[in-house]
Amino acid sequence: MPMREVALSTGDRVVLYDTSGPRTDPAVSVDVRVGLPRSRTVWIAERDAGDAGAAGGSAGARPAGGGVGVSGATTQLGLARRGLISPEMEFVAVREGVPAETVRAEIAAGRAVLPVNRNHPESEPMIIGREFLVKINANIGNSAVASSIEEEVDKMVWATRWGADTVMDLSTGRDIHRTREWIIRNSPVPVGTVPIYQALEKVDGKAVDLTWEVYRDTVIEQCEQGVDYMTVHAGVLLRHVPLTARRRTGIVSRGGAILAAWCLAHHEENFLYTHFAELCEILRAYDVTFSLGDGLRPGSIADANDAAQLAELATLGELTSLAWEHDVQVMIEGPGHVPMNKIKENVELQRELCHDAPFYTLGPLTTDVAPGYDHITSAIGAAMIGWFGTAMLCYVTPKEHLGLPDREDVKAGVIAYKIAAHAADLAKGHPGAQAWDDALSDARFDFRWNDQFHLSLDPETAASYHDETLPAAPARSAHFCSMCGPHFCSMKITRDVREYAAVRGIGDELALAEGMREKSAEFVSGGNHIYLPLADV
Ligand code: IRN
Ligand code: FE2
Repeated sequence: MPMREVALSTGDRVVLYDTSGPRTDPAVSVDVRVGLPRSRTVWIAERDAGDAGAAGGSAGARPAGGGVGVSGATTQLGLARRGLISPEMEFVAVREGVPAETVRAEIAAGRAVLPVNRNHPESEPMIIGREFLVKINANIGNSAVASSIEEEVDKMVWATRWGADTVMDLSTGRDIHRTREWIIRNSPVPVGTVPIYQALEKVDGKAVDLTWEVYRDTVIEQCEQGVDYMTVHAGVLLRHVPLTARRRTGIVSRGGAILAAWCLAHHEENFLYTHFAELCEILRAYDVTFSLGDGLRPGSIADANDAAQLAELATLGELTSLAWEHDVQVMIEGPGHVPMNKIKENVELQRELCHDAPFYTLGPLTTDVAPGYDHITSAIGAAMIGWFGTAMLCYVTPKEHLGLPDREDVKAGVIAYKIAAHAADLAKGHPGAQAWDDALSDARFDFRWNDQFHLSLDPETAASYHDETLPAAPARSAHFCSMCGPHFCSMKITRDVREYAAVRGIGDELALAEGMREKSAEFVSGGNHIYLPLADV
């Protein structure tokens, strides 16, 4: 089970959810050119053997509460609907600390997805749904003008090291196929793509030359490689395009703009919409999950929740039902740029129009005025929308709107989104979420600095900030830090007050008043110095 165990100086151990895969296990060494161990191969083979056999198939999956085994149920949705608990469902149940039956029931109802392409046996199963921990996605991928395959694989490893639950390969430049192959073979988390990007490369970047056939072949190629979920902008309909005409920022989705251009040039309905049932059959064969794209998402605060956005959302709801008829798992992509007062409405409408399929949003950015800091403008919106029930948050890096993110931008984006997701987990009262905060708070209150660093989202930064002003080793056990100095540490004073009260047998209130008087006298007699020379501490 992929868990990160933090050994504390007290002898206690805190177990944290971990997305980094076998690479961070000291006992495992991984050659990038070979890829990760294919740990799910056995489960997949067992299921295939069961499906090929007669009734009672789907071996490896156990019936839940007396359910019957049915063969031919290739997708997790199909299995769940037939009352079967797959090994993947058992895995995520342990990972999330919930009963396996909850996992099965949520998948069966379409309220959660478990994206696992049968051709990506290197991945560690995870679940996306409002009843579970809020997940985050990191976008990586080269463009025509920057970065190499090695750099992109390194970004994937780096993003999962910091906590990305899925990665999307949005490569558009040369070597798209090879880049993706390397990323998938090395990825412990589900990998998503937007197939229209590669299809566009195949027709030399001319949107009008796109055809259903080119697109279909691209989807099959990517399914074969092991892509776990795909963004499909099938809700950008011909009749929706005029709704964007008077927008402040028009169509900002890459995929949305490509399909709108195609629809207008041919004056025909979007081929993704007209061929959607065929697409369902392809995705079903590999158990690839739909991420129905928000090609008409608002790209500015002014355009939030407008007619174009909501018309597309209604179409995505219609397509959700169609995909479910084919036993294909679905999540719904959402915005974008939304002011805080319009965020809740997004979740409510999405739930209603898309029948409770999991929501997966890009931020949203809560203001347009901070290029260079859009990981922050969007983490604010992401925390709120996660709290309201969004299941996965697509990260935004500081380079959003400005350029291709590098390694440091990827880390900044992932950390910002881990904060948003965990804050949402706490607010939603996810069982177990607060144990992590409690452990860190205890370490902080007890001045166990190393424990505090080890428990933090970014231990390296926390430790280096601390050491910047108090670099000597004893400072790591000192009962203060350089923010307040030894005499003004609120936590130290609280502890002193508690001891004082205990010794004198008086209540906390009284002790506080008396203790504060003593502190004040101590401060005055010490010469009113707030900052002491390092030698004194
Ligand atoms: C997520 C929610 N809404 C959009 N996204 C992500 O944006 C999506 O998953 C993919 O990574 C990217 C697609 O961008 P375009 O093609 O819609 O701009
Ligand atoms: Fe934007």
